[in-house]
Amino acid sequence: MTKENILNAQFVKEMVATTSNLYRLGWDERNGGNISYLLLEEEISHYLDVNTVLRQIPMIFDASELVGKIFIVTGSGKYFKNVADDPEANLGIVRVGSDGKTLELLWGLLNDANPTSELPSHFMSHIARLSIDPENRVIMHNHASHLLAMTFTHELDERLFTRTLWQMCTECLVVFPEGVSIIPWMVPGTTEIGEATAAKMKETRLVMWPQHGVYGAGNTMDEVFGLIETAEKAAQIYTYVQAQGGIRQTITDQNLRDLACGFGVKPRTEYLD
Ligand code: 2HA
Ligand code: ZN
Repeated sequence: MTKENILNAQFVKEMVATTSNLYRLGWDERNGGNISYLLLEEEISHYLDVNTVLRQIPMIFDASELVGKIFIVTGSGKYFKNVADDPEANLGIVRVGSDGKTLELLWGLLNDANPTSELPSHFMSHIARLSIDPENRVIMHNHASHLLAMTFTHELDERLFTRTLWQMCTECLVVFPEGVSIIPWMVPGTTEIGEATAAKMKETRLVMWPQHGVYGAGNTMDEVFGLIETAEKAAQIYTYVQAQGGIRQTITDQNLRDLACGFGVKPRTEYLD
């Protein structure tokens, strides 16, 4: 059976559109940022013979819980700026092999390229999110500018950081009622930062990497993009507010409770006064 052109696949178009948007927003300079997107076999089989493995790629950690799962990922060292011009060189479709420590390349990553260097954080975060939400499909990391700046100027306390973001735009509490987590500064690309990120991902879909960037998780590309975009907008407003001389009045805790009630969301209770 002849296969359709994979460049027309919805999931490739979403990867191209998202990496391009993130580049234009200035959150993914050079090779900054990475995305992994869990695909369903029925989505892929129109475009690829899933029995043809192009090459095996070893991993530095055990992803046994994801054996057989297929992801489209951004490539290590690849620039988001360039994805639209050459998706096949900058993206890859990989399946976790039966040993949990090898990836089977099904498409892309031309010229011996590798999947994102942040694969441990991505795969461990997928495992963590899937354990509490079987519909989770996307993990996204980027260097959202105002959020990143806030990790220099704001207390790195999850409750206080979350409260500040909730107070900067009325929508925030509705979009991330569970709040935002923060890990310590750590070396990127390691299993250790993957474990720390994944542990936080069991509680929140947003995890800050201080002086580096943000991780987001969700069921669709739009949802994750929108989640990070909303937090980043709040951080941008915080920046303007500080530059304009600081907070004179804000959204009160009673306002936040009324908002939660009106939109039927449950904010983390200990984060409200
Ligand atoms: O690989 O953003 O955290 C690019 C990065 C690493
Ligand atoms: Zn990064």
